[in-house]
Amino acid sequence: MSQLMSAVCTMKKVFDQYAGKDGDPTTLSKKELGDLLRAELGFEEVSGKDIVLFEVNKFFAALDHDKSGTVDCTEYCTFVCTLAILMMDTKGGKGKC
Ligand SMILES: [Ca+2]
Repeated sequence: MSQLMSAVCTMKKVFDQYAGKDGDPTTLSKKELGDLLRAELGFEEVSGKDIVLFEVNKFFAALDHDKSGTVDCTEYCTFVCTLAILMMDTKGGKGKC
């Protein structure tokens, strides 16, 4: 499998891993999103402290574009691709990769 297809599969696997914990396996609840942000994006390490509920609420509100009360796969993919774009825009495209 190519690197890009592997990355796409990983992106989907991560969504499925967290979305399946708390009810509907096709969406992320606020708790599931908080767990994902902590475990997969290392928010504790970036901020030097555990991400607080207020910060999770801000992320959740920003990602839930249709205000459905959950983050669906499209909203999640938009978020992850935005992160990739931000990484390309910083440090001459080197980012953390
Ligand atoms: Ca939504």
